[in-house]
Amino acid sequence: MINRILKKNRLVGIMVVLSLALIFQCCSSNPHYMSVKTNKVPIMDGLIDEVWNSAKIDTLKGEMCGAEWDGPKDFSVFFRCLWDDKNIYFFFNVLDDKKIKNFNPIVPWFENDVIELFFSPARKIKDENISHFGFLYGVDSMLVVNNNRSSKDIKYKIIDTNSGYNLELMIPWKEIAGINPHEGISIPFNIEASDCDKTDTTKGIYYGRDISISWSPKSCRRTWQQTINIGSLHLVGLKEN
Ligand SMILES: [Ca+2]
Ligand SMILES: [Ca+2]
Ligand SMILES: [Ca+2]
Repeated sequence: MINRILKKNRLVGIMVVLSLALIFQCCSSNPHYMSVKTNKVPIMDGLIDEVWNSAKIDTLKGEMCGAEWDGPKDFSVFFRCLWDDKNIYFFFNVLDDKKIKNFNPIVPWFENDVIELFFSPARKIKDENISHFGFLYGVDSMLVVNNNRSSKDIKYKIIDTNSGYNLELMIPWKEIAGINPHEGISIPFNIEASDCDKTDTTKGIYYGRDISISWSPKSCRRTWQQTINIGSLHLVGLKEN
């Protein structure tokens, strides 16, 4: 009898440990970003405004797809994020040794030097409610939103730096489906950036991206249709000075 009770308790103990391990594995692998509210709109010029000092700098390091990475100077992506009642704002600083000014028209837009943002009302294995935005280097006149639809209300600017480029952008909340922004909300969110370093597009050969890096682990090149593993964007209040 005592043996049976001990066995049962041991089994329960193992199950509790396994459950805790699964929960820890699930939630600890998903990154979080605390986005501070701003009472001043940054100027969309690709340069750091003073207001950006209140936003934490984070980097993309979740998962890398592709084998052609030559180190941090080849491709690294740092970002900050702020929000207010009307818009969400991002500032990206990208290290890229070869910027493709005339992006390759024979490959899909996401195979070029590009930053992609993904927002969703809820994480799903097959998600049809993703708001997907793509910002291509060297393509100031074109913006890819939700794969084909562009919006003049989304403002952004890309400028060259010595080591790569900066991208500063604002997206009105009304462009992001199913999100009601307010302090305390947590939005399923991911970023993915791709690096193309090949310039010869004259021979009709398929030159595309060398690598992509996602912010969330287990999500590289998958978030366009699957959000189950993506991270969280927390909207927090104005920072006290
Ligand atoms: Ca600025
Ligand atoms: Ca590069
Ligand atoms: Ca590049």
